Amino acid sequence: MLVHGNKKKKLETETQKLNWTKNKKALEHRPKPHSIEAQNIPLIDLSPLLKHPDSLSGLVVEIGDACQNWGFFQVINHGVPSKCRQKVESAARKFFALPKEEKRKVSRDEGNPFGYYDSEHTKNVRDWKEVFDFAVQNPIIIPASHEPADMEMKELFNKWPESLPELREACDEHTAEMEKLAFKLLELIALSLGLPKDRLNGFFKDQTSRVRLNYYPPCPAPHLTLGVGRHKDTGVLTILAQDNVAGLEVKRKTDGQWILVKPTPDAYIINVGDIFQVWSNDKYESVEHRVVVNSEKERFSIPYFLYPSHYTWVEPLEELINEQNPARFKRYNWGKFRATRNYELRGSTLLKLEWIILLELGGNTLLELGGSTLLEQGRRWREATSLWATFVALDSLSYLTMGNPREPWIALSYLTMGNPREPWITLSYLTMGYNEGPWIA
Ligand SMILES: O=C(O)CCC(=O)C(=O)O
Repeated sequence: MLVHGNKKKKLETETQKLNWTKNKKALEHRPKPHSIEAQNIPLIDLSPLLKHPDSLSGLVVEIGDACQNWGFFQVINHGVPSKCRQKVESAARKFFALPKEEKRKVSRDEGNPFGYYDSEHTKNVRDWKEVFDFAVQNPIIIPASHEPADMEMKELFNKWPESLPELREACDEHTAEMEKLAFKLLELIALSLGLPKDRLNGFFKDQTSRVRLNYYPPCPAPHLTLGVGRHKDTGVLTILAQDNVAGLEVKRKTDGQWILVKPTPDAYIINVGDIFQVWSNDKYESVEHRVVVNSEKERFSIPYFLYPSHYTWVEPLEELINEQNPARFKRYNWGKFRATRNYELRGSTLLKLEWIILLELGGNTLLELGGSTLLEQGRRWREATSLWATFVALDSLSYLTMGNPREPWIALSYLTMGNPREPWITLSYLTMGYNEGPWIA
């Protein structure tokens, strides 16, 4: 799997010719040609919400099964007018077709993560795409820093291109529809967990949700890179509008295969994020996904990320834990957690508690942080399977982001453990200084 010495140099020279080295994924993270198309994620008809609002039990079971077995599903008859969707898709196309200088007038900057960006990274590797982000609440008020004692808040404003006023209008209309749909889904998912339907609504009084417009240009070497690298979503749930060009792949829970989500006209794709995984105490796992690109067609997608109020403490819901099923996650503060995130890097922090025990080299523990139940489970697991973490020679060193001056505590994205089924284990965000960080209580 690893490419060394001259071979590596040659590969780099060839790829430089294509002028895309920055986007080059390391070998083990390049899309394999055999992602499966045959089986799609569940397709759920939401029409009972309109037609039979008093007898939703069948729908609730379907949604619960999809959350548990896939973490992903598509919805049709969701009530979002097609016109509204077409309008935002057309405005997004017009925006990304603008000259670079025009798009850069609304670029994201150090202090404000909203706006245009053309060098997004997933797990420290550049993605083959351009994005435009905005917050659902404008302005949005969030903690100024991750420091627990720092009470300062900052106000962030969306940036809209003056030369394309229709973008803002179309986004506002579509976002209002996404919000309605998100709350319908939230209620259905709450019911599927045996909770009152409005149990989760209180977490969104000052929601910090955001929306992204994704543009994936055609790529000269699609087999060597990704539109978005594998990642999980950190929020509550994501609602995605994809156009008619396939690209999204979901990691099937049963066997770890990447499943290409075939576009269904007018459908939205839903996935539960890390917060649902914590709330449900692992019943509904946040599932990895990624985006493949192609050499001929451009692709557009619009994810709406449902996030709670910044002051939310995220923890397993008390109704869902008991002696037999104790809390598997420590609680953390959502606003402080977001404030620690480097917006160029994406991934899940949840796994860190589970896998950090594996950060050992030749029997010497490099990091021994925490002492949580998960840490214990990790240790037992390692003892039982005798798998041993090792850094994989030079290639994997490129994944070490230690020493990144902006986020020196983000480290060690990828390790191998010699597990034959999944030789590459991804550790997205080991926040070394923050594993037992101040925002985890
Ligand atoms: O474009 C897609 O299909 C998915 C995008 C995605 O996963 C993201 O933006 O986080």
